[in-house]
Amino acid sequence: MKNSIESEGQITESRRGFFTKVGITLLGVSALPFLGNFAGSVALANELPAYRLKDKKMLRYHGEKPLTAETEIYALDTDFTKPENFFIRNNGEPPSMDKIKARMQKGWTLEISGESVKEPKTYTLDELKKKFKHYTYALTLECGGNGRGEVIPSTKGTQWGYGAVACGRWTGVRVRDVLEDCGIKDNAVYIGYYGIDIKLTGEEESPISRGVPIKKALEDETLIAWSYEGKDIPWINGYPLRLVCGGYPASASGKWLSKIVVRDKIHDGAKMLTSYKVPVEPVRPGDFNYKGEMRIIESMPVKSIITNIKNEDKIKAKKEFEVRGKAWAGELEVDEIYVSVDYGVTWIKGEVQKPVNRLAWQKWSTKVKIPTKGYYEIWARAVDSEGKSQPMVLAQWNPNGYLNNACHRVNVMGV
Ligand SMILES: Nc1nc2c(c(=O)[nH]1)N[C@H]1C(S)=C(S)[C@@H](COP(=O)(O)O)O[C@H]1N2
Ligand SMILES: [Mo]
Repeated sequence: MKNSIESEGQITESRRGFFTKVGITLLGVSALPFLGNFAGSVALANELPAYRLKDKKMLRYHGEKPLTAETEIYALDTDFTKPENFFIRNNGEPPSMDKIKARMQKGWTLEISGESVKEPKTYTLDELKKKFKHYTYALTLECGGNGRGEVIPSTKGTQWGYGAVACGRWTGVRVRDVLEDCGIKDNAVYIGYYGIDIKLTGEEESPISRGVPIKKALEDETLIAWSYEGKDIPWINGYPLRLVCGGYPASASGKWLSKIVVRDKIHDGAKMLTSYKVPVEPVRPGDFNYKGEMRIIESMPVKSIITNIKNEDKIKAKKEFEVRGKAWAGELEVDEIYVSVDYGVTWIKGEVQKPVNRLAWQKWSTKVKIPTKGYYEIWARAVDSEGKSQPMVLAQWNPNGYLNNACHRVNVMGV
C-alpha cells in the first residue's frame, strides 16, 4: 500500500508505445464523426503526456497546471471506480508526498473551528479513528463541470468529456459525529473545508475552500474519510484524509483535509464567490455578461453513461446486444433508463438496479438491436425519482459551462 501511494506521487515519462498500442485500437478515440461527448481538448491526442501520473493510465489528461484528467468511460464499467481510475481535478498545486509524510510524522491533524462551533478541537487522524464509529458508503463524486466540453457556445474551464465522475466505497467517520463532539451552535448554516494544497502561484494559500449547507454536512453519508475502496486514498485524490459529500458537485469534497469550519453564514472561502454557481433565471446561450442573481449548485442533476460500448465499436446488425452503464441523480435516485439507437425517435426501456446505498450510482442494462449495417449512435437517457429526465441537449447554458447532463451517446458501426 505504501508503495502504491508513493509511486502515484511520482511523475513518469511519456511512453508513446503504451498509447499507440492501447490508445488507438482499444480506446478508439482518435477520430469522431460527431461533436460527441469527447470533443474535449485532448480527445485527439494520441499519446499520454509526460506529466501524467504513473498509476493513472486510463485517464485522459487535460492539463498539467493544475493537473486535471478524466476517466475513459469504459473504465467506469466496473461496479465501483478503481482507485487508479479515479479522475483528477486540482485547483492549485497538490502537496507533495514528502510534505504529506512530514505532517504525518507529527500526526496528521484535523482542526474543527469556526464561529458556529461551541468548543473548537483538533484531532489527530488516529484519534478520529479511535473515537468515532466507522462507516462505509459508496458515494458518487462528479465535477460540476463534467460535460463542459460539449457546451455550445463553449465556455472557459476544463473541456471535460463525461468522465469527471467516480463512485466507490469511502470509509471514515461521520462529519456529524465529529461536529457534535465539538458542539454546533444554533446559528450554524454552512461548513467550509481547508486542505494543504497551495495556489499555483506558489502562495501558501488554499486554492479552493468550499463546503456545504449544515443540513448536508449532518447527513449520515457525509464523511471524513481515510480510505477508498479498502485502501488508503490515492495521493492525488486527497491522501490521507478527505471530506466526502456525495451527490453534490465534487468541489464540495475537500482533499488533503486539515480543517473544517462551521460558519454562521454561507462559507466565503476561495472559489465560493463566482465558481460553481449558475444563473437563477435562464440566460441566453453566449451571454457572458450576465450580471443577475446566481445560485450555488447543490444536488447534481440526473445523468447516465454507457460503459460497455466505445466509439467506433463494430456491432453485428440484426442481433441483440447488451448495453449497460451507470446512472446517478445527485441526491435523488434514478428510477428509469431508456436507450435509443435512432436518435431518440424510439426508446427501449432498460433495467436500473437500486443503489447499494443512498448517493451511490446505479447499474443499468438493456438489450437492443441495430436493424442494418452502417453508422449508428447509441443514446442513453435516465429519469430521476422526481420524474425529471436527462435532456438530449444542454438543458440550460450558463457562463461557466456547468451541469451539462445531456444524454451520453456512443457511435458504432453495424457490420
Ligand atoms: N483540497 C482540494 N480539494 C478539492 C479540490 C482542490 O483543488 N483542492 N478540487 C475540488 C474539485 S473542483 C473537484 S471536481 C474534486 C476532484 O476530486 P479528485 O481530484 O479526487 O477527482 O475535488 C475537489 N476538492
Ligand atoms: Mo470540480
